[in-house]
Amino acid sequence: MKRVLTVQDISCLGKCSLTIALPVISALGSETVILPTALLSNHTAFKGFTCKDLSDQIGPIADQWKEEGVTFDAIYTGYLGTISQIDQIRELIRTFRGADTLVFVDPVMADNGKLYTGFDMDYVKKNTELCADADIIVPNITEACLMTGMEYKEQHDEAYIKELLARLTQFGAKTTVVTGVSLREGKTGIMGYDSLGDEYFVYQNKKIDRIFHGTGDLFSSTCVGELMRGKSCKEAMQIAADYTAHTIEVTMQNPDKPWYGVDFETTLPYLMR
Ligand code: PXL
Repeated sequence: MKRVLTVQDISCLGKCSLTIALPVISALGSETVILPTALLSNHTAFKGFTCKDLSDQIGPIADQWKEEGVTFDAIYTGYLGTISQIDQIRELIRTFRGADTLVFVDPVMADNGKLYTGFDMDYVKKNTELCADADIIVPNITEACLMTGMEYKEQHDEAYIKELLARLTQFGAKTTVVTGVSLREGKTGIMGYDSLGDEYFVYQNKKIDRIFHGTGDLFSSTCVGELMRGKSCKEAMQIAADYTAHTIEVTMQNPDKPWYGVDFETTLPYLMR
């Protein structure tokens, strides 16, 4: 069985980060090892939240795993929390990366043209450094713009996304994927660039005009799970985009849907099939 280490916060309430990654990657058949970077009462889109930084746990936990001789087939990072933590996580990647370990970085810090509460441009700079360690990075357009200094455009064309991809590729990841890319009216999806094969790929499906929290985490977790099942990057992204779109659609049909997340619990059986 493949073993995935995922490094992100735990938001106790809110269906995001580890509370999505753990069930989704496990359901896709990989052992999922978690390293919580912070403990929040709920995600930061709520009016208030508590947050306990867990940075001081990263070193001792990593030391203990070293003693055990544990190895990982993938290391997947998402929302982290503090700038100093990012150096610790880069060190963790250096320690546990084997020749075949996939490093998947989702530089979670912003969406819809705005940084999430608590983050600033210093955090953006540090998150950009983390991207250099990755095999695959999956920023959304807002994150990609913040990292590259390009203007955020809700309406965009292929040339704009290609320019974003070109700039992001310079940070050092082998494959760069921008999410939330809408190349035609009523469509949304991803566009990526594989620097090893010098190949672009695009996948678009139906756009639902409503913002849901946690959908980026659902997309990334599904990608990682599918990559561990042996899917190619393109296939994994396609499955993840379809699954995320399907989950949004199903959530929209639920009259009692929570405002803060999607009903992935309803759609997990579909993903497993
Ligand atoms: O889904 C991204 C995410 C993860 N973790 C926390 C967040 C957010 C987005 O707002 O606040 C704590």
